[in-house]
Amino acid sequence: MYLYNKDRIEQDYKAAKEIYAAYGVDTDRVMEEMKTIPVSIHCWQGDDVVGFENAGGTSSGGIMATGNYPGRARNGDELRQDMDKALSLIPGKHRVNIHAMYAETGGKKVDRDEITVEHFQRWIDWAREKGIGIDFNPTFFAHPLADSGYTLSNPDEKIRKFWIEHAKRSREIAAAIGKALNSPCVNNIWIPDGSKDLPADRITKRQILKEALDEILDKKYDRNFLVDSVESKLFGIGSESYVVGSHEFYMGYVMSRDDVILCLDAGHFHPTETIADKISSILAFKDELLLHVSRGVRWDSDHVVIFNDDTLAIAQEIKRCDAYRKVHIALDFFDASINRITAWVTGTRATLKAIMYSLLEPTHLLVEAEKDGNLGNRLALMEEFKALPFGAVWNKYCAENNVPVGSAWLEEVRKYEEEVLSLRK
Ligand code: RNT
Ligand code: ZN
Repeated sequence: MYLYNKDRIEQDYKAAKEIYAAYGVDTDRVMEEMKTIPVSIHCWQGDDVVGFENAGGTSSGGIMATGNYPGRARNGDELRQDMDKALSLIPGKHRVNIHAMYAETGGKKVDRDEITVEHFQRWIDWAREKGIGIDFNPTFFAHPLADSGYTLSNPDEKIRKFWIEHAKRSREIAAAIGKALNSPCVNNIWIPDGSKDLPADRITKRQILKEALDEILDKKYDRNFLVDSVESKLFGIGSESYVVGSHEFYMGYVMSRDDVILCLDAGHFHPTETIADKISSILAFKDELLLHVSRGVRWDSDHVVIFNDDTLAIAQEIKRCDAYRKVHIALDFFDASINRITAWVTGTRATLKAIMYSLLEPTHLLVEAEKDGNLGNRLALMEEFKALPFGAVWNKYCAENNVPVGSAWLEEVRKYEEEVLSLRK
């Protein structure tokens, strides 16, 4: 059942354009603006955050992809092939977010403190061919030296030095990627460090982490190639009682230096807390911000992002702060229980829908009502705007970008599963 032919899409768009115009919103302009907002699509949805190294760590840092849907990508070629498929179903030009654990070493054992940019050359070549940017993350989990639960905050100097070296190399690699692709590469530091049960000493490890970060971030790189960020967390599996890199810790850290930005992950706060309201607070002090758009269900479960109130609130905040140039939007979810291409495309399209929805909002009318002190109108308008024909503009945008309109992309995924994924045994 495919409802959207070219005429239908055009007719619907024409009607929508008129309605939005009456509210002072130019839908053509919104579609142009959409093209300038990249989303950094994470590679780790494609392989359940496993990576290519088989490093032998027993813990995966308190994060968990559950499910065993067949067809997981097992190497760089498969992962890129799957991402190619996903990207072909997502409108616009985006970025790809990789992790150090996705190094390609040609079968040689190269430990995390030995990686160099050449181990990411295939990613770079692939991205260059597509004309897209890459973002990077050092990997502080799924490794024997992370099994104690402490990496950069580890009081054991030998272990800590190993991770500091890994982080330094990751910055070096990220800067080289940024240079090679001529687009700033965001290098995001997230560490799993924390404790299952109540620690007696919370401060020592935080002091150690602060020093380790200072050492890692000491070397200066060209901002046009590398942007450094740090990601906080509330708790993880096995770090329920204490996380060294908490929100307050990193908030303090980024405020103490102007060359590092904060990463807010939507799943890293108390369940009733949303990250949307934090955006304007941080932008009052910092020029840039990184978001990990995710969806926690009861805990930091990293479910596939959907077009829900939380995702929308994030996009609306960025729009209302006029901050799409300042906020780096990255995705962070991993679901192994459904087709992984479906997961990628659903989550990315949902994020883009939220962005477009926010751009189509007649925000100026809300602000006007607020300035006039007519708070009844402000609320009523917010409610009325929810019924504006946003879907028609979204469909037109997909058609213009040569990706399937409506649910037609599911047929593409079905074919891909039949022809490619089901053969991976
Ligand atoms: C973990 C963090 C982190 C990871 C990725 C794989 O809780 O959210 O961002 O999900 O780096
Ligand atoms: Zn994250």
